[in-house]
Amino acid sequence: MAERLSVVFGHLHSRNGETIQSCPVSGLDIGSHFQYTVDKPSVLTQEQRKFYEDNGFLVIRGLVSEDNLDIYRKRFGEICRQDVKVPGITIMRDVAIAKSEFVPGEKAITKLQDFQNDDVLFGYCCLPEVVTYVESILGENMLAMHTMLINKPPDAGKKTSRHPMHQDLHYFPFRPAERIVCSWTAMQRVNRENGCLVVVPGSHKGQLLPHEYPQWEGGVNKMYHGIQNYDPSMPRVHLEMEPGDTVFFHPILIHGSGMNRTKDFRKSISCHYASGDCHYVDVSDTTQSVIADEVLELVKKRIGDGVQVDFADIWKFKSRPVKGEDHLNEKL
Ligand SMILES: O=C(O)CCC(=O)C(=O)O
Repeated sequence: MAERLSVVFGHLHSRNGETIQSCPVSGLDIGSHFQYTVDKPSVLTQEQRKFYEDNGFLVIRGLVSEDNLDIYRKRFGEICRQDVKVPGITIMRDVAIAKSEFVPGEKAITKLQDFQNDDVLFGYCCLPEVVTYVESILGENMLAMHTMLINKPPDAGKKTSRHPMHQDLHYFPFRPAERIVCSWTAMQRVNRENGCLVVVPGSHKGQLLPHEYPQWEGGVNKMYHGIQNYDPSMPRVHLEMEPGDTVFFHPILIHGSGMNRTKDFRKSISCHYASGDCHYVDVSDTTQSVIADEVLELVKKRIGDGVQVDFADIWKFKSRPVKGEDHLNEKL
């Protein structure tokens, strides 16, 4: 099985029913009043630390340089044109574009996912200026679990460029939630016009909620699950950002992004990190089993039905250590 998964994920580094419940989200015995960040010398000011604790996100302006953003833009073009082939990468097309006439090159691509085996894009996950913030939230052992370069297309008139309000923990079979964080960097100006991120401040203190595909007339992109019976009256904040600005956010924070009403693609690059001290959980019989089944079905199409593989195995093979020790995968 390991070999087959290696093929799928190009692992090149050592390294429905009723009574469905949410998988427990926390496993921490919290001694200090700070729950979502670690007690150690940190780049965070007291004010920033308190902001993240209270709101579940923190925007750091100008964190990633224009030179680095240029490197990632260029690499995105090379991968889309297939000048470079990256083992394990998933190249996704917007549902509206996929159904329309042939669109060549990067204009057809809405997202690159799992770029952990491309040292150029993976450079983002290892940027010291990013890692130092991640470390203040997770501690010094960290793994990159999920990587994405999102190329939100101009909306084709079907509103499919929206990303429904969701919680990232829905996708993850590891805990505790407090030791997971996403770093999301704007690769250009992002605003309400081109579909910036929208967050519900403080929602990280809630529970993991059941998700499903929203009933959108124009269709929904694959894996874009949204919160069931989402209440749109919850106060939310639009995160307008300049190139290089980076938001760090908690995996229970409710967030999504709007429609891209401009003629240009809206690019961002992101990495979800987990502490090397996290552990895997069994999500069967929880609200997460829907996404686990969907992902497993996709993987089995690629590696064959006869192979015994569970959801956690997939994450193990996608992950790549960034710093410190990996006790997460050694326990599997
Ligand atoms: O970048 C976006 O438009 C939203 C990304 C997002 O929320 C996600 O992939 O979980």
